[in-house]
Amino acid sequence: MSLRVHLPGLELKNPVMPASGCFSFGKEYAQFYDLDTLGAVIMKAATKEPRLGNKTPRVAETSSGMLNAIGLQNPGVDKIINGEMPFLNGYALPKIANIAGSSPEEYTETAKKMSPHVQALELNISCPNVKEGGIQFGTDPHLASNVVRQVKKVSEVPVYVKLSPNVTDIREMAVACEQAGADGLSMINTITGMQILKERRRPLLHNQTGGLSGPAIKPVAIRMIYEVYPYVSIPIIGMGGIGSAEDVLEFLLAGASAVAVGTANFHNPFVMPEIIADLPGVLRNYGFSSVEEAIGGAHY
Ligand code: ORO
Repeated sequence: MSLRVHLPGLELKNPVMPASGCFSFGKEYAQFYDLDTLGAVIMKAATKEPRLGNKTPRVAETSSGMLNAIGLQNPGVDKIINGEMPFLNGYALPKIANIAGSSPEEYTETAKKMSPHVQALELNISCPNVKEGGIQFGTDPHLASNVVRQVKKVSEVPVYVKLSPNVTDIREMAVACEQAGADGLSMINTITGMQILKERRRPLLHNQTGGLSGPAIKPVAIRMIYEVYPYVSIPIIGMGGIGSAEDVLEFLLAGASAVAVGTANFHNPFVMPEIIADLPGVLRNYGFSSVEEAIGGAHY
């Protein structure tokens, strides 16, 4: 049973990786298992300058999901390269850097610094939790095309664009990114949501709104990947509520070539090695002899 997947810049021994922001830079999870078990790692978003993120409370549990409004907290691209990456470089697995910014220049400067140290970039144009940057690029096809084009000019490695589900027609965004030169897509980022604290009659999160993730958004992610798949010829890394090998197969059938696991890591730190161990059996049960055979299988 082959779990291998070949994507631009990425030779994956299996299709499972942590979603950006849910794995920090790997140190915490390395206490639980060998990170080289994973197909790849996607790091927490990097920005040009350090960011402290939003005020607390910035995480809340919901039915079948989680709301977050972290606000792109990170130590800045230089500290990530010099302080965080040496640890990850002790592992052979491919590294993907998620990069964010408030302007095309901020994206390009971060991309220029980061790209020599990783196998691919994931361009975050979909963070729902910062006022400037992020989602404004991810909800307007012209702004998205411009930032993708600029980053492609400076990046030494393939660029995957992380799309926002907070749009009317995600196909339009996907096609705009492909035409601007994107090498792949990551979908989906979180869906904007809110929780009200009844005692205080106020939104629970200090930021008021947050990004909803976890099993609650899985059908939305599947629907969007299924919609985009016939419209693009670049690969899709799928994410949104994955918690089992059965979920992974559903994403592959919808059109994802690889997957990222996010929220599930918080309640079960072993979830990714467990999924990787279960995947061959699940593929076999549904009549597949490799991961690649299952990709897009729901479309034929
Ligand atoms: N939260 C998300 O849900 N998605 C992002 O891309 C970034 C954040 C955050 O840092 O708040």
